[in-house]
Amino acid sequence: MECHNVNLEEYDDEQVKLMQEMCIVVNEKDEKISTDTKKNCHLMENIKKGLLHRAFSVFLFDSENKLLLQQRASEKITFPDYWTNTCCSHPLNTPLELEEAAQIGVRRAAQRKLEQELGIKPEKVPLDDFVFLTRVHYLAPSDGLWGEHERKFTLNDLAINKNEVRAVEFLSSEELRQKFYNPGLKFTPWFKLICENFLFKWWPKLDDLESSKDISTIHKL
Ligand code: DMA
Ligand code: MN
Repeated sequence: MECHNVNLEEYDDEQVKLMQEMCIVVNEKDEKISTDTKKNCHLMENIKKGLLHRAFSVFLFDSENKLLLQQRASEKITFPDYWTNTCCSHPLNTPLELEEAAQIGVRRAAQRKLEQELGIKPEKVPLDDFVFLTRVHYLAPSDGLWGEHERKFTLNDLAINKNEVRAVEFLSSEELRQKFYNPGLKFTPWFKLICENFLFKWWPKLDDLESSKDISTIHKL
């Protein structure tokens, strides 16, 4: 994302098409101000001028509280082959995904992308089961971020879309800490930021996330 230019010709056709999706452009308070393509929202020249869009990050855990990580596909235009949390994307500029009450729009987007990237059936991830934890604003390479948690998944629930995801892994917090030390691996900047600031604090309290919820604050990282 940092360095990709306007010319998308050399990228994967399927991923290039997805660059036409319409994202929700927001202000610093996460209020909608307009809409723009995923492509324009991710161009550094626009981000530097302050173009900010709404995005989300999902963290799914299995019954042993291991986090489902994904390695992004080599075809991804942004952060190919990087390791990251279960699923990330953007709610789109549609009536259903714009709905803000109880963060229903972003929950719907999460459900849509969990199926598209990992083959997780929507009935396995009911909208009410997502625990909405907090909001994060970070500048470049991608912006406005919403964090969510879900749990009790196994490899059997997955059908990986190879155009989105190269590999998956379930890791305990200790195993993830070890993985970060591996110099041969790359991690997305938002995943590293969320781990450092939130995830390792949330993890021991997965059975009672109420006290970890912080819906109104927008944390600037
Ligand atoms: C972008 O995720 C979202 C965040 C929180 C950085 P992504 O690049 O995986 O989006 P998509 O799957 O729509 O390409
Ligand atoms: Mn994604």
